[in-house]
Order: sequence, then C-alpha cells, then structure tokens
Amino acid sequence: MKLILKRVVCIVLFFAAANVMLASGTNDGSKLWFTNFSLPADYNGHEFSSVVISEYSPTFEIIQNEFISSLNQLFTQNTKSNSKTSAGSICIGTLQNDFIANSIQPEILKNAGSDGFIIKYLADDDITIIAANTDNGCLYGTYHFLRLLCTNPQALNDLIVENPAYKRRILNHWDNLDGTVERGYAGRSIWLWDDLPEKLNPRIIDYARANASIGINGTVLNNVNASPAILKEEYLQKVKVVADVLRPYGIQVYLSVNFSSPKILGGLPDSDPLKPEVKDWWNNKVAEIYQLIPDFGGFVVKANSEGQPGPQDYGRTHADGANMLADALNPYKGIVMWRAFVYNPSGDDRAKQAYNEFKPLDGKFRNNVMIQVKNGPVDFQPREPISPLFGAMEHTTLIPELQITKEYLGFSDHWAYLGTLFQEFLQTDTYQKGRNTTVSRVTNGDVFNDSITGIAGVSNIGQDINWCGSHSAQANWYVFGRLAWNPDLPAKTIAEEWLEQTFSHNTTFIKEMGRVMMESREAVVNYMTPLGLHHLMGWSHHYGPEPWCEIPGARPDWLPTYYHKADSYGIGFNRSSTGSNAVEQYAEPLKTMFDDPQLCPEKFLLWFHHLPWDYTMSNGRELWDELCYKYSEGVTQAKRFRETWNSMEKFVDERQFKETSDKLDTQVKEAIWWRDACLLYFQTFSKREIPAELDEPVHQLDELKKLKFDLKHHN
Ligand code: BDP
Repeated sequence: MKLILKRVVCIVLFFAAANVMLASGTNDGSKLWFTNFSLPADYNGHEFSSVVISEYSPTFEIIQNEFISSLNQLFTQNTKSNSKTSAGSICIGTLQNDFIANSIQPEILKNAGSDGFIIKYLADDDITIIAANTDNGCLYGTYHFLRLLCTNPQALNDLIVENPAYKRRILNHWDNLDGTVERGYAGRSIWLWDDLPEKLNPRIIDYARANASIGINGTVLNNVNASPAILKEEYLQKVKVVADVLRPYGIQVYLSVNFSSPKILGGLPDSDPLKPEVKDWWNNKVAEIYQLIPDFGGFVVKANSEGQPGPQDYGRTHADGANMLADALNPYKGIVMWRAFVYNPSGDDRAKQAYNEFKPLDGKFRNNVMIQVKNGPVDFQPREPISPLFGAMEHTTLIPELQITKEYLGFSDHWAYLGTLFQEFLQTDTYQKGRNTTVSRVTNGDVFNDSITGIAGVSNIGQDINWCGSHSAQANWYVFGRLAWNPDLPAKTIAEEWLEQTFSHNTTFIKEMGRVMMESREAVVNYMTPLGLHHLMGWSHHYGPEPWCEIPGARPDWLPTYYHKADSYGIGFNRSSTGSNAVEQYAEPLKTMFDDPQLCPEKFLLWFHHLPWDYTMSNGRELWDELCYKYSEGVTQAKRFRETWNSMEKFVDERQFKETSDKLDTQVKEAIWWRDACLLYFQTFSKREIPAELDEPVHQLDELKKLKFDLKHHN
C-alpha cells in the first residue's frame, strides 16, 4: 500500500480554510441541500485526514476543491463532537490511478458505466476508494460519498456500485432571452443574457455544482417557445461562455430551437425540412455551434404545438422535421428531443392527440431522435394517468418530461413534494410488453435496449436568493435529479435525505416532516382536483380555482368546463368506450380497467368517466359526498402540515422557519379557497347539501368569482 501511494502524483491534506456555516437566523436558502452540511451527531466513522488524487483535469480540480472544503468543514466540526474516529484516507480516480487499478476488479467498474462509480472501503489499508471510468463518474462519486457521510455514513462500509438509469438527465429551462421565465415562480432567469459573454453570473457555478451533486448532466438553456434569436452568432457566443463553465461539472448544454429559424434568421423563403437549402442552413448552423461548443448536446423542438411553427406548416410530418435536424447533428453526436406535446382545438379529446399523431410515426425517426413526452396525456396536472405513448413506441426512444416548476400545483407557494408524483409515474406499469414494463423500464433502455436514453424536468430555478421561490420547492429540483439517476429510490428516502441536508439531523424532525412531504402532493390533489378531475385552474395563469371560467372565443380545451363537464346529471370526462374512447390507447389490462367505472382506480374515476352525482363509491358514499370529503380532507391536511411545521421551530433556522411558515399560512388559506370555489360551483349542478359533519364553506361563490388574481405576488 505505502509503495503504491508513493507513486501517486498528488496528496491533499485538509488544512485549508473552513467553509463557514451561516449564522443562525440568516439562512436564506442560497446553499440549497448543502445548508446543513455536517455530520450526524452520532457519527462514529472515520475522520478522514487525506485524499489521494493522482489525475488532473478541470473536473478533478473541482473534486479536489470539494474535498478540501468539505472534509475540512466536516471534521473540524466533528473534532468538537465526541465521536470515535480513526484517520482514514480516500483515494479517488479512474483506472489510470495505479492504486485503483490494483485494488478494483475491472469487471466491477464495468458495471458503473460511463457516469457511475464504485465506493469501496479497504479495511486492511483503512482507505476508501472512489473509482469510476471517467472524470465525471469520479465527480458523482465524490458527491455521493459526501452525501452519505452526512446522511448515512454506515453505508460507506459496504461496497457501493452506482450506474445511472438514464444517460441524459436534463433540466429544461423555460427561460426567455428577455430574462423572464415562462411558468417560473422564483424570479428572473439566472443566465443574465445581457451581461454575457463579458460577464458571467457567478451563481451559474453554484448551479453547476448543485446539479452535479444530484447527477444532472444536461441543461436546455431556453424556453421551448423558442426565440429564433438564440441561434444568432451573438447569442451563441453567450451560450459558449455558459457551456465552458458547466463542462467541468459534467453538464452539457442544449438549446430549444424555433423551427422557422431558416426563414426568420436565414432569410430563406420558408423552412420546409425537405428543401436542400433549408437542410444546408441547419447544417451550417450546427457546424457553427460545434465550432464554439464541441460537446454541445443538441436541440429541443416544440413544433406545431400551441402556435409554434413546424414541419406540418409545409405538409411534412414530425418525423421529416426531426430527422432533418437529427442528420445535421449526427456527425457531432448531437441529439434531437422532439416534443410530443401537440393538440389541436378541433379534436374531440385533447388527451388522445399526442398518441394519435405520434404512434403512426413509430420507427420513422433517426436513432439520435428522442420523442419528449409529458408524464400525462394532458398537461402536468396534480394527477394524471400516464401518457399512453409510454411503451407504445417500440422502435422510437421516448424521453419522459416532468414539470419541476409547479405550474398547476400552487406555484412555489404551496408545499407539494413532487417525489411521489414522479415516482407514481415512473413506477406505473404500462403493460405494453407484458408485466413489469414500467414507464422507467420502457424509457431507460431496460425493455427496448435504446442506445440513447434520457429524462427531462422543467426547471423551477430563478434568480431568487433561495433559487426556487421557497425552501420547500428546492426538494423538487433535488428529487428530480435523484430519480433521474435511480428511479427505484423510494421518494420517502429522497425526502428524508433532502430534509436532513437542508435543515437538521434531528430524527423527530426528519420523521415528522418526511411524513408531511410524502402526503403533500396528495393534499394538493385533494383540495384542487380530486378523483381524477383536472384543469380547474384559472385562465392562463393556472393558479387558483376557476372551474366556472368562460372566455368568449377561447379555445375550448383551454377551459375548465371542457374537462369537468359538470351538469345536472353528474361530473367527469367520458373517455371510456362510450365516450372519446381514449382508453383504447392503453394496453391491457389498463384499457379494461380504465374503461369500467367499477374497476377504474378512484383516483382516475372522473378522468375517464362522466358519472351521476349519486354514483356509489367503493366506500358506500355517493359521488357528491365523496367529492366533498376529498376537498375537506385536502384542507385538513394543509392545516396539519402547518401545525407540524410550526412545532418544528427549534430544529430549524429562524429565517427558514419563518419563510416556510408564511408559505404554509398561504397554503391553508388557499386550500380553503379551492375547496369553497369547487364545491360551491359544482353544487350549482348537483343541488345537494355538503354533508353536515364537514366544515361549511367560508366564502360565497359570487365573491370568489369576482376575485382577480394578482400574479405579481406569485412570481
Ligand atoms: C403548458 C404551459 C405553457 C408551455 C406548454 C409546453 O402552460 O406555458 O409552453 O405547456 O409545455 O403547460 O409547451
């Protein structure tokens, strides 16, 4: 051992300046999940005194700096505690490192793939090895090691082999070039385009670190409703600066592009994807991008959707459009993420349209195209069944798109931990290829052996000091990264891990708040859209309840009445075989199950069925009563969350406490608003009483209908 250690190039000892913790009462959330970066009180593992790094690259420099500051901070604190420690070393590197090459069987490392890593404790030498096949793998191994030191140090005694499920784990920023963020509830865009390329927002480095710490390795910098200007030389120079900063953190940059760019920017008569001059324009543009950014990831395209241009403008298909871009990107190993979020106002059911348009194109896309599909068939609702496209396109790679920003779940004001939503989606069985062909397995290469795989999340990040508009919303960025890495990690484990790193090691705190987090999304479903209801939100802003909303001349599928269809008979959208027959798009047994109200899971009942107010639910209640119970339960849950949080004051920083407590007050107030608005409005159809044992509404329907929502307070 000693001989081998002598051969390594660099030994770093920890006596650098300590990374100072924030004084109490000042915790503004800027440090994200590094806020409570400390060892658990009962830590009795090693006191690491040295780390051995024998390779050099910008990524290894980051690794070295992480170790210097982190371990110094951890063990400076720890010496003050009463832990039993022994001086251990860490050796980190790839097979280029002799010690690693001699200590690790190459087959084990093979299982780690290109981004994964192994962590192995060698008891005889008292040395912990972090080994990977690439520099990026070493970086991810570093963050994993540090996370475990702070949250579950015992795990470091066992062999750890990690290999991410998805190859591309990508944030989608809906950031506009003017600095606004579409559906952003955390301030303006972090890119500060106007300052670039001369000046870089220093927070971009913190952003890169945060992403790398949870395994995110790609970012789409601009809105899917893309301005063609992003492809101007002037903007590409700016993008290059961002890409250069993100690169050592293992993060590739992607751009959303406007399909009409050849016409708008290049002055061509049109942007028909089959015309040679259009292809040439894209080929040249792509060459220009790779000249500046050699590891550029590729394009995201929203085409022929919500007014965006696309190949259908020229009578071409989505495949024609996607393939033309894919061919331009292919020589550089770039990819196209072509969105399937399409629906046109004349269809009988918006939920069916993506499937109808894309399923016939299965097998027609190039290998470097992924079809980007939202989790549900409509639009990021608090709850939706899975999109039927998952598993249905055997010869096409699908990249799931989740929404981290809570457009439909109370912005950054309501505490809704999305780990449970993401998990429910990823673990749903599509049955498309028999049992256990879950969404994660049909998209991560397990079932279809796709050569490229990925998962995308619409970012909730902005310039706010706490990044996400609230402390609680940070958990959704965190859980997206962790599940993109490993969709089988329980949402509860991730919630607890996040709580511990963000707030406190206290086990009561973690247990109680973990419970709140696990229930939080269901509470939002209950007080907004229970039993399969959906899209009852206010016109355009999508915040509060407006189930009554009518806008003369508006697209019907943008109005709540299109979705709830409440009338004197009952409520719900009939998507069964007697209605729009959307059920037909699912594989058996889902199809039969969704088609029959008796078999349909009640959480999706009104998604698939229009049922009478007196329909008997499985618990014996009538549908109207059950709806009242669900809305009331949502309010009770929100009140309970506030109560639990308020009893946790002693465990958290004063500022974190107060800011979160204020948000929970808002949430309770608005849960009541939701309950009252929906029940009073639906009552005008049901003509039934709210069960006497439940709280009466505190508002009047007329008063609620007059409320004008001021978005300014929520951005
Ligand atoms: C909807 C949003 C809209 C987005 C669109 C999309 O309301 O702002 O542009 O999705 O995903 O949810 O393209």
